[in-house]
Amino acid sequence: MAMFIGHVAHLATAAAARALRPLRARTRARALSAALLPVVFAAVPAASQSQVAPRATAVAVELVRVPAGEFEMGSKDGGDNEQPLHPVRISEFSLGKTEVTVGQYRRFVEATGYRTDAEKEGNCWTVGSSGNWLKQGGKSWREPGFPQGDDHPVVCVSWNDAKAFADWVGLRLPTEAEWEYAAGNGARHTRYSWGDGNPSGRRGGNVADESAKRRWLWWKIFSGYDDGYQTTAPVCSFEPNDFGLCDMTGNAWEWVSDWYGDRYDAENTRDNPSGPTAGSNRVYRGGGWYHVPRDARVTYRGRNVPVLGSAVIGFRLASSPSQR
Ligand SMILES: [Ca+2]
Repeated sequence: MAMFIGHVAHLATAAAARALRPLRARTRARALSAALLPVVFAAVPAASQSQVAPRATAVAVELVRVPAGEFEMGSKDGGDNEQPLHPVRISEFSLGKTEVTVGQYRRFVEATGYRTDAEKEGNCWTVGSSGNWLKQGGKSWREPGFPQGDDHPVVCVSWNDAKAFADWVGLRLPTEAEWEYAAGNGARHTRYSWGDGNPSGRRGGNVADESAKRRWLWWKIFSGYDDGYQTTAPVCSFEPNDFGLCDMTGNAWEWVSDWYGDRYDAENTRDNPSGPTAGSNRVYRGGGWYHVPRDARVTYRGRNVPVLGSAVIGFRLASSPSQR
């Protein structure tokens, strides 16, 4: 397990952050010479880019090492887009132990002035009082329609917003194949991240459950399971999986880096597939606090346009060995 600490100077705009990527890359290269973690990245704007002394801020991301391995990706009895089952090899990588939290995202916004797609659009998809899903005005990661602590997963963030955060920290989103490998406990390729059976207590996750049904009577749920949360839960409220990763099933859907394709690119790319080279939708995985058994399976493939914000979609970060 490694602790990564991204330390990025205050930037006035997201555009300025993009302009500084080469500098951050050089800093990262120097950091790689250090054999010991934690690694601290420090990016500072050139004098010509800012007349104001940067205000430093920091966000810590705990990364878990996921060893290389091979697994059978997909499902032989899932949806058409989960088939065919096919072998995939994954190189060692690291994945965030938790979904990115509200507190972490706030630091990014405070440091950069970044505005999410939901804030620019003025709305986000969230659950209404009757339990149905609506595009509601004024909702965003700051106010997704229900109370959240700083230790809850940030939601109402689009794929673009997730990518912007990853770039700022100097990490990346996982690929769809990496995500499924990690969520399904590698070669075990379990149905849910907690295992193949029904959830039980903390050996489970935050899904659509009996507590949610008490509020929204018509919801389909994991019948008989009460995880205690009607909407998002603090990250790592449940036991981690074999790799030490929390909430891979449930809490929030997680954007991954791939464009969506109806058929797996991995049919032709056995090693570290990264999906189609272009598309109109991005993929998210893992189910969230709203999701029923079928949709919470590790092989279920959600997708939507990269500007979409939803109160049940967040993300986590990944890194390749060269990024640590
Ligand atoms: Ca729940």
